[in-house]
Amino acid sequence: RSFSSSMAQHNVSFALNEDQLAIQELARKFTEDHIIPVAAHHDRTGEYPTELIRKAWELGLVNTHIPQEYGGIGLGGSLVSEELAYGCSGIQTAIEANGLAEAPLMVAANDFQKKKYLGRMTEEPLMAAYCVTEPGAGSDVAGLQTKAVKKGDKWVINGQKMWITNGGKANWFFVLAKTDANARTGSAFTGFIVDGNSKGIIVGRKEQNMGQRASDTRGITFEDVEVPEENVLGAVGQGFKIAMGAFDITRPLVAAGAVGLARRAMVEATRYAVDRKTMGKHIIDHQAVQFMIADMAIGIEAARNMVWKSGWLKDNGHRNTWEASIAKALASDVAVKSACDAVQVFGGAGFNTEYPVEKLYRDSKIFQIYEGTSQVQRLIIGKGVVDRVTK
Ligand code: CS8
Ligand code: FAD
Repeated sequence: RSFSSSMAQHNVSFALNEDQLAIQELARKFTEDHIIPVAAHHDRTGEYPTELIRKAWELGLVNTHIPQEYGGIGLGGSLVSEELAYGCSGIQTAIEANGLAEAPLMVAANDFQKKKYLGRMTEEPLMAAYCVTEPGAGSDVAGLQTKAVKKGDKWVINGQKMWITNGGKANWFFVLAKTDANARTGSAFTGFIVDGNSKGIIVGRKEQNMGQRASDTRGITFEDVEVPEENVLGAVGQGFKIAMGAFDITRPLVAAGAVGLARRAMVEATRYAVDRKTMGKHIIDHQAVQFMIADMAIGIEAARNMVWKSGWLKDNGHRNTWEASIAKALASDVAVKSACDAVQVFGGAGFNTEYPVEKLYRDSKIFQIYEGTSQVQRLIIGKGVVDRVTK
């Protein structure tokens, strides 16, 4: 068999088109002008960045993955996430959590639900939240206890959710609840869209977290909350798969946020290292220091490529669960290591709140926990390897 000459080269394209370059540039400039100047304030105070999110929304940097037919731009998710997280991953998480709440609708909503709930996100700067985790079940989604029971033409939801991003700010919630105690996992749960002003929703206090402190994380209790039949997502019993399908969309985006944080750590460490002198030279010229920075670059470039590949697969209609988990696990580890090493490069100053890297270190840790811990990603990756090798 003969191959065309182009096949002999590494002819895979990573070129961004004009629209992608434009939105990346817009997000970069917004981050530079608006996020970086206030990131330390929101970290210190834990104040929710309402005004900043409104500005980002006006520019089209929120809800980026809503398709054009429902008022969004349907463009640039991972590019925007990386840029926003470069400025502050707490603020990026608050913005991206909208995308997570919207993802089950992208997977399974009908046209009416999309128009009603995605449409309103593009008409006003509203927030939404994704309620899966509970006090007793995080990694083990199949173990969650919240129940929904059909009464007449309504569903009644009872249960407690925990660690819900945007919990105190949400106009509506995606809620996963058990609807059949006897069914297998894949058909035991149903996904609901629940209006934020429904009677019986009790919003807990804002949790005081180690990092990403601008983001609003709360417990949410559902006490006899009535939901109309028209707010069932997909079909009754399909909720687990819808919730998992949502992660196929959002894990690459969370990974993109981790890449943004790691890139910031690399930039801050490099700027410091070319300025700081010890033993007669700039510390960048001590190879031990330069190698820490080189490792950051290796991790960032590799992780970004996995973000783009896993996102590309999804955009082109391929199943990407395995690649999304690789992207999420790799980028999270790169973010934590890069932020940790950035503190090291700064020496004593790295441990101090006057310098930016201690915040990066605190912020980075959650990437190994939320949207599936690094261990859960490895469960998915390991199972995928076995399937690929043995089937
Ligand atoms: O329980 C799964 C899991 O993923 N756990 C981790 C949970 C998690 O990631 N939580 C994150 C909560 S959200 C959050 O943290 C937000 S952070 C703030 C916002 C940040 C934004 C910047 C598991 C451990 C991977 C698997 O659980 P199991 O119980 O072992 O289920 P399985 O047997 O694998 O699957 C059961 C059925 O579901 C089907 N399935 C599984 N995955 C998928 C996907 N798409 C479609 N269907 C799926 N991805 C599977 O095929 C099974 O179906 P069968 O018909 O039974 O064969
Ligand atoms: P557990 O599941 O109890 O895990 C504890 C430890 O055991 C972890 O290290 C885990 O990796 C390990 N472990 C568990 N099972 C296994 C296994 N089978 N094999 C190997 N190791 C295992 N959830 C939402 O639904 N919506 C949100 O918006 C949201 N936002 C969040 C924001 C923040 C700031 C935080 C902290 C959490 C958020 N979460 C959200 C919840 C998050 O997804 C869970 O905390 C996470 O999935 C882990 O669940 P867990 O805390 O119950 O830990």
